Amino acid sequence: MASEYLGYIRTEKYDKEPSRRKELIVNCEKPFNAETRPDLLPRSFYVPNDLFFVRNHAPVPLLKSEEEFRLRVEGIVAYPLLLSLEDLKTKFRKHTVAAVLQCAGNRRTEMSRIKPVDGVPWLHGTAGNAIWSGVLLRDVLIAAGVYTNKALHVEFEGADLPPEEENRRGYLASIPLNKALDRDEEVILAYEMNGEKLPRDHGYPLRVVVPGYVGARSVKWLTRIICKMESSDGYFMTKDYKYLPSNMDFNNVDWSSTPPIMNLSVQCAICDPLPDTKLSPGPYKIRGYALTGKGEHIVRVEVSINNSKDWQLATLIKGEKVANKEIPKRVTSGMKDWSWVLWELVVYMKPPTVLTARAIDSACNTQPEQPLWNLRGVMNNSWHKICVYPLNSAL
Ligand SMILES: Nc1nc2c(c(=O)[nH]1)N[C@H]1C(S)=C(S)[C@@H](COP(=O)(O)O)O[C@H]1N2
Ligand SMILES: [Mo]
Repeated sequence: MASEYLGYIRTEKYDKEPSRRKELIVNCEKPFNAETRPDLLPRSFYVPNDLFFVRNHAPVPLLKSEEEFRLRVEGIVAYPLLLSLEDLKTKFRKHTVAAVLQCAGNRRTEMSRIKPVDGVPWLHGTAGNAIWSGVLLRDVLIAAGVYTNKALHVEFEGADLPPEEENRRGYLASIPLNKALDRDEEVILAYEMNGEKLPRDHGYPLRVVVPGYVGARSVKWLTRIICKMESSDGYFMTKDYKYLPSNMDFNNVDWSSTPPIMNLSVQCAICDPLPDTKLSPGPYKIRGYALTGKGEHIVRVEVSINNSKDWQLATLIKGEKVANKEIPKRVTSGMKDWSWVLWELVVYMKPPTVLTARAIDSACNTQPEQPLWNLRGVMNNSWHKICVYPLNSAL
């Protein structure tokens, strides 16, 4: 059944999905969940839009027409707003930020080797760096006259209706008002991704991008912003995207025991070669990405080619040149960094062997050697280990 909602057509039948590249690794068709082939990630500092991972929880809502789009800003504000796309583009200053998005479930498959976990079996391809342009959420909240003495959270509502939300309005998430109002946090309402209109899979025509937070808070197909006293009670804030204690499974799960995941932690992945690749002995360039949260930046990536015995420093590629060319003058202090880094290291490899990579950020945050198992398999940021085998091996 299809229904209309705030200028969108919602269908339960997945008959209005956008076209997609065959190169994506599809983990689920309905809803569409696909990751970038990890070896494609380090090929460019910004992931091309049509290769960027897609994490949907429902059919992609179809906007009837750009003219009919309205964003509502309400709740504990003096002047509730109803904004068209034109309003957003002409009445507010355009802001651009380079930021990485990562699903909290990135690298879940590795965690399930310890004990089965519940969730989409992602490899390490649900992270991507992009240039996002739109307006600062801060500017919109100020225009709405948010009561900073009363409101503490900003809730976002998407036009899609995941079955988990039952009879609620749409996909819901919230962030603290402080994060939203701090210009250095650069939370934006984005209408462009890498200089193009947002693709439908990534939230056309408008999405939130919350730099430094897990992807689940960057709500797509944004229809409503609500300033509130409490954080959102949406499903993906209260019953998912939580790092549960390792003794909890479905028999004794207590969702209220654990806060919703917000900040990203240090992450690092080997993208090229892919796990279990067969190689002849010789010189190879190992490549990958590393990222972190809180606006810190990656200062070091260490790589081992002999099963974590000896470590070498990889070369970091920060992509600043590209960014400077495309990103207009900053309106922030520029002290924080929301992009990933790419890294590479040339080594002489003699398979079979185990390659390991780990990163350290500017606040000296590191990664654990082993994943800490949790029921939903989220926030796996353990040292990334992959095996490579000789060309003639039977595997
Ligand atoms: N409206 C809406 N927003 C959403 C989601 C969703 O299903 N619906 N998924 C979230 C999750 S879990 C992630 S990881 C990111 C993924 O963004 P992408 O599909 O553009 O890569 O979107 C977030 N925003
Ligand atoms: Mo996610």
